[in-house]
Amino acid sequence: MPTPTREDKFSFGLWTVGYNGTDPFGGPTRPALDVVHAVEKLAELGAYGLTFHDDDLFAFGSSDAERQTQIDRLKGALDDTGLVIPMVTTNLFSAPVFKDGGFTSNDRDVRRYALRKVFRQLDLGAELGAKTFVMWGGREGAEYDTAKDVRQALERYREAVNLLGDYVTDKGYDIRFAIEPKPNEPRGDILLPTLGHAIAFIDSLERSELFGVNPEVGHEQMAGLNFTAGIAQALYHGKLFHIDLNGQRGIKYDQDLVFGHGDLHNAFSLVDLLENGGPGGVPAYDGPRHFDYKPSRTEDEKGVWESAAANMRTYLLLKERAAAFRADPEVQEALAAAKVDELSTPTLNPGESYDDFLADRSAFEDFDADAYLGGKGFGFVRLQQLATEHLLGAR
Ligand code: GLT
Ligand code: MN
Ligand code: MN
Ligand code: MN
Repeated sequence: MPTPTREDKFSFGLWTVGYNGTDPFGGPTRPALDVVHAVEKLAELGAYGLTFHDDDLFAFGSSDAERQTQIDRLKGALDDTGLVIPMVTTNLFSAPVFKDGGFTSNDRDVRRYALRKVFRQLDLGAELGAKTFVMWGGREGAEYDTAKDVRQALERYREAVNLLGDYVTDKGYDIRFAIEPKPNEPRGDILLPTLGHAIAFIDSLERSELFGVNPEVGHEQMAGLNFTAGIAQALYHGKLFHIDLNGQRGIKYDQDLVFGHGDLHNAFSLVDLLENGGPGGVPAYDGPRHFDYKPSRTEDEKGVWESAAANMRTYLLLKERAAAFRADPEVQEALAAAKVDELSTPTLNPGESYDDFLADRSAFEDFDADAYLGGKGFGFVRLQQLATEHLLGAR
């Protein structure tokens, strides 16, 4: 069985292992988890990083002294274990003040307050060496179309993040921003609901090079989308700055299951893409493998750590399975038969003009389109079955 090491770059949100089981229908089933204990356990399990919201570390409304005490306790635990803080984020969704959002609340005073809260957490992130600042706008949205001017909301979102881009640049912080899309929950409809919406928005920003996405498996799947395909597009645009790995079973509430405990085929293709999708089969992504899951409320503390370990184990098992898939000569042959590589050949010849192209009779006049009726199958199903057999450990 593979064992996680620091080199695997596995990280966890403090709010993940720290989830106490509260849901809309019931209160906590587990006591609060102390940050020092969380850091020690995660280090022991082989993780390399911890991520957190301001309010995960020091409760909303803490005094400056309480806040500093918690920061110092975290720093002590990091020194003792070698765990790092690759990413931080701000909670702009739990406190009542954010009931209509932070950056895009209709209430201007709330927007100014939200921005100050983010500036404060940015300073702390820089101090702790974080390289990524995630922005999940769970409350940025609406339930009622008449209540939110979406174009003005996007304009305020843009105003806020442009300001943050100026701030990190002027301060010389080595931090980039990653917007995390989600279609709904807690709001009926959330702004920037999918990674595609987010990438289009990012293109409109003043310092767009500082902004990318932090897609979450379950969030894209809640919208019925193919996560691996979305990640491929984010990579294509150079915008995969961070990733939230977890599991989701279909279009329903956000489940935040352990990675692989949802669509396992898609988890397999995702790990294959991340680990082997770069040119020549190298990793396509070298950032943290960040787990944003919730240990189910049925679990006690033992179950919390078992589920944390399960995320990493499943990832590493899928990485092994993907390597075996790639190394199998029959898979190589099936990939070639399916013309998977042929897609990298440009459609026009080098230097071919449209005049040359129009003069090429083999492209049209003499082309036998009828041969595709009953012939020239691609064998994609065979390829998927080979993937399935590798996934099942049968090959
Ligand atoms: C919240 C959300 C997650 C986000 C976190 C970052 S907070 O738990 O459900 O998907 O990644 O703000
Ligand atoms: Mn989620
Ligand atoms: Mn979540
Ligand atoms: Mn997430």
